[in-house]
Amino acid sequence: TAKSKQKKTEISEAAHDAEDFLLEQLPIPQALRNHLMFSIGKSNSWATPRDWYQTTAYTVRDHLMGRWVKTRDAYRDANTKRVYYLSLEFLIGRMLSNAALNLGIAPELSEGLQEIGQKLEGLSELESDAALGNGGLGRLAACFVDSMATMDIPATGYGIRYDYGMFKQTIENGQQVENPDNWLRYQNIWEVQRPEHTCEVKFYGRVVHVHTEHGIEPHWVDTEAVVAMPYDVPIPGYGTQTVNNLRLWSAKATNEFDLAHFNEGNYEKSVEGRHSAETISQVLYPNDSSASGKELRLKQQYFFVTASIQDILHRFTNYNADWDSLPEKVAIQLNDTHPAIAVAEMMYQLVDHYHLQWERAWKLVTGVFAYTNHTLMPEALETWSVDLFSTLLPRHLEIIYEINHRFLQMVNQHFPGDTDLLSRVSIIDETHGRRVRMAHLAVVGSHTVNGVAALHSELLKTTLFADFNKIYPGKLTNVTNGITPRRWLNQANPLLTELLTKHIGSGFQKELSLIANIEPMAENKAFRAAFREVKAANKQRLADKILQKTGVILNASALFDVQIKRIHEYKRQLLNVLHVITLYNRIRSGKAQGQAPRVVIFAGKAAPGYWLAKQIIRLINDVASIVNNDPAVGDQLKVVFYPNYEVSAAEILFPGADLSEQISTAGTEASGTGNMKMALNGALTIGTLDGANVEIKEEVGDDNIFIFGLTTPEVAQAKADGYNPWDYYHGNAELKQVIDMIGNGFFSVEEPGRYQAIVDTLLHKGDQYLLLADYAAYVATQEKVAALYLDQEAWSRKAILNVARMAKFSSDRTIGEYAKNIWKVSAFSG
Ligand code: B1N
Repeated sequence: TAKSKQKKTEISEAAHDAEDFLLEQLPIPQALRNHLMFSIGKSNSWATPRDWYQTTAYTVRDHLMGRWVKTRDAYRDANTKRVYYLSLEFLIGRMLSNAALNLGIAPELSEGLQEIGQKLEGLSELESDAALGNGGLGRLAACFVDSMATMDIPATGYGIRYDYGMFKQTIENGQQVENPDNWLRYQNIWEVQRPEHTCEVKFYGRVVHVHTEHGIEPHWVDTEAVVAMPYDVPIPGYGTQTVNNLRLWSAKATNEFDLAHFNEGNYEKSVEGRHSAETISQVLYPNDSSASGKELRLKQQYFFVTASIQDILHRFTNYNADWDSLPEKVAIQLNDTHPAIAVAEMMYQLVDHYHLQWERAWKLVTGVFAYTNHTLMPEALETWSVDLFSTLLPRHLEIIYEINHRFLQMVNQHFPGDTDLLSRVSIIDETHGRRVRMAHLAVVGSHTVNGVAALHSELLKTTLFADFNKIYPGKLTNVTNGITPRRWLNQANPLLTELLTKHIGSGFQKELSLIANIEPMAENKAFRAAFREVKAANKQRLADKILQKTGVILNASALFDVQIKRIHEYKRQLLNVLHVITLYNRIRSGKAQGQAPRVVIFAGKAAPGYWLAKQIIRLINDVASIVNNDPAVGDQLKVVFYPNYEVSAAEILFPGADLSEQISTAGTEASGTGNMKMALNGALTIGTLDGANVEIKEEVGDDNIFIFGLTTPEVAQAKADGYNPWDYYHGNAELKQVIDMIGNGFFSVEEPGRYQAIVDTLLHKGDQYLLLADYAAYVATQEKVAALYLDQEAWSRKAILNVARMAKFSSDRTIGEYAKNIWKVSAFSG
């Protein structure tokens, strides 16, 4: 069309080469001096370390800009198919070192800084983590954008620019305290505001039916409006010129002031509305694996979804004339149900705004969307009351009713008379008041639905989505999660990276399958010694950090036993604590002779409203203070709670681990990704057959992993048979002693009843996660771990094999599968 041709010419006229720009050609020391002067406005003598961090960030940013602009223009010129990854969370962490690494300028940058008397490591630590996520789901989105850029996939991430990210955790008197994460206090060098791409977002109001040239049309009127302001963040690929875009929306009031109030001299009143509009993007909900159910959360979801869908459809209509080509140009991935309202929103835009026929629009919608499920936990499944929906998004509720009506008609045709089936799969749940089931909307509106590990995807087919699997055979599939080796190997573990590179070259960073080449070195004695030296250095680095954060002095030659993840009953940090207390009792009674000294390290945040999870943190700290100060224990056992687990802390913790604790009740952890980060950094896993542990076992081999506990069918069977934790309590003297100590206040002398609730969940409330059933097997397996650790040669052999066999768990492999099987996009070669 004329419009798109004209656009294209404008683009080629504007086309330019990054080489045309001088900034990135400057020698780094000169670029740094320039930025200190022209961007910071300081001379050397006044510059603070933060000024130097910012100066360095500006310098690295110069190297991103040209590639970023070129990437965007090239995608536009080629009118290529794009992937849009919609996620309420992107847990990016720090950008400086990652950008320098991916751009390939890290060595020059270090040298350049050294030349002017600065050090990259020290400066990097002055950057706030971008903590725009809770845990695994948000970090997965961050690994995915890294992989998509690295693999030259034309992709954009869409999310929210929260003013406050994940809270900062401090430990006071053993207890978690939440502090605000004011990460934007200092200027964020990595974002560019794009006011020309603002979108309007509407809420509330009502639907009226109006006669127009198109017939009778629903109009959404009397709405309240908010503006969505985009901030773009560059996402550089590794070993490529591609720099993709992450677009994060921030809420702004439509009018700076309410002029009526302003003119009356009521200044405070005049800015009130602005405040309420801008709360939408103020703070990340700190719940992992549970739905908040709050109106503000639904507002956040709709806010970023409508802005993103408007943006996507604008881009499409600018360069394409035929709506029917939408699925050839656009693939949208829904990261869990958090953005599932997008299905209704795209129908709203296509039908109400662009006047497409319903059937035609629906075909496009289901050709575009795919949905990833990340959990089976019932408390995480989002539903919204119909009342709330009809107040906040009345037109969208109508659209959902229409989608549901047509869907149920189709089901009824295929399974006539099965009214139970209809009520089970309906998008509207009529059994707990009337509620909108977001997972059902996502499944019905998507062409493909995936779980995040083989076991999890199987369970989706047989449990949560069994009915849908019958209705839509073939729609459900698996894509096992992965992690980016750039951040989780190269950046987090430069020493191991160097050792590997010396023997097999550096190709594994872009093509992790090459890491298999290190496997023969497991049999090389000198290599094993070098590998142990790397681990020892990483453990010392971690021990230094722990001393600085907690005051606990560690012996770095002890076995570092590490469980780091959100605190949740199903992840069973408590089972780990039961083992710690068992060890403590054995040491005190002289039954632990000849065992390797052990340091048990925990880290993780509890959702602020999850009282029992907070009690578990407190118990860990109470146990730590007894164990660590008992002279009878000495160096044999230490317990550490590492405060404020975040991406930058993880980069130190993973490389320092010997033993990886992945001990969730079988069938509860969808995948896990920390399990992959640990093994890639040379830790051995002790774990259940849950989530991706199953596939890690397949890759590393049964001899190189410690598996214990009930399997998923055994858990189901135990529950069906009326599982009774008391049987285990009375049947195991050590277990009984441990639970009694917790219950009697051995670790909380000042308040003996402090942990009654924990004992209650284990004994009086049915032990939902079967800790007692798995306790004996866990303790016995830990004994095998301890014995193997005494044989350092055998231990390092297995650890090396773990590293060598991690190829499958690169997020590049994961993204390759999404691209080929779900998005139908290929690498851009423009
Ligand atoms: O997603 C990760 C998986 O590796 C983990 O096993 C899984 O627990 C995690 C509601 C969630 N599932 N669901 C959430 C997060 C925030 C929220 O508000 C649920 N997180 C996971 C990546 O697949």
